[in-house]
Amino acid sequence: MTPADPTLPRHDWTLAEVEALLDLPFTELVFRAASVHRRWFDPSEVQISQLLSIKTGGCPEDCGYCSQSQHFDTGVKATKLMETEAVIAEAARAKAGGAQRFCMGAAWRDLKDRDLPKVSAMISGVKALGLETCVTLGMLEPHQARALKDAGLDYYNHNLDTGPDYYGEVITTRTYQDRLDTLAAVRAADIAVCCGGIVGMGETRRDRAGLLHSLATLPEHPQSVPINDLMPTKGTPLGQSGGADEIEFVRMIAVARLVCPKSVVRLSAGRDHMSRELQALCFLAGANSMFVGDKLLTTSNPDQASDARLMAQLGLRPMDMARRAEAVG
Ligand code: SAM
Ligand code: DTB
Ligand code: SF4
Repeated sequence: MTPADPTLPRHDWTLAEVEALLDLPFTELVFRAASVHRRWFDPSEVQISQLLSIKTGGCPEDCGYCSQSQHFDTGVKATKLMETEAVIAEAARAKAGGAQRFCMGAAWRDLKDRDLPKVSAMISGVKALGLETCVTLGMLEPHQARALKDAGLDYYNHNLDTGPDYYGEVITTRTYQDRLDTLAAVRAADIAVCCGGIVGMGETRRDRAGLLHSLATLPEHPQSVPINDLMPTKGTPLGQSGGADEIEFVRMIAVARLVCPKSVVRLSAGRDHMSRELQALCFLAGANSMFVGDKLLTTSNPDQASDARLMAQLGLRPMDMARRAEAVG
């Protein structure tokens, strides 16, 4: 029997297999990930997204990393949902700065039907600018996912955040299964899924394997997999955490590439405190997306000039979205 092609997507990963990948000698791991990366993507292309917090703070959830939870005193002021015109103006600025996708985030536990018309208008307006659209609004019901799709939504971001065994140490106000249910509603509405997690929350390598295993065994791999390095925020339970070990972070990117070979893997939060060399290692290990703009939702991100320099130094180009759309059908 010929051995199976290791570059093809699989959904039958075992936890032990994912752990074994994370345990590989670093040079072997990065080589394998870079090889798989080339099978499905041009490794000099990076998909560029930009975030906007359309409703900040005052969130009833207790996610232990988050500056926007009302459970913690972080100094982040709660705001109302932004006006549609202001959001579209920000999206136009993002497009002019080179963003290909505009991601709107709200500090909600779940989307309320009363907010659907306004959020839908934002999505349609951003889409009309020629940008890909993404929102992250907390838990969704199937009818809401369908309405967002009708408004022109391309991606919904909803993270599993960590492995199932560590999850309860970080969040108590909603379950892992709640999150899986929202992901199912998004898939059923034929919206692309953006789902990943955070490294550096005090979890073990086995917990990180648990997250990657959960992602890799979903009925469809998320089209986009954001890997965030914790942005420690004063006042949150994880405010004193040192964040992720740098080499461990690269391992996480590399294994995400290996177990979800056709997904775009985003080097997400945390670039502001990463060296250029660490970011270069992440791109070498299979990351092919990042957030631009000097702010994520509430925390900082590298400015446009330093990102332009980074891309030029590494010879990276914005992803050719038209060619990509053709390739994925
Ligand atoms: N409220 C919605 C929700 O949680 O589903 C959407 C916004 S929430 C801020 C989106 C994701 O951002 C979280 O799931 C988490 O993975 C990431 N995130 C939030 N705060 C972070 C931090 N301090 N460091 C790294 N990632 C963070
Ligand atoms: C994701 O995985 N990372 C983004 C996006 N999805 C919504 C958010 C990062 C937030 C970092 C903390 C902040 O700026 O508040
Ligand atoms: Fe709320 Fe999202 Fe922050 Fe959790 S991560 S507290 S759900 S804004």
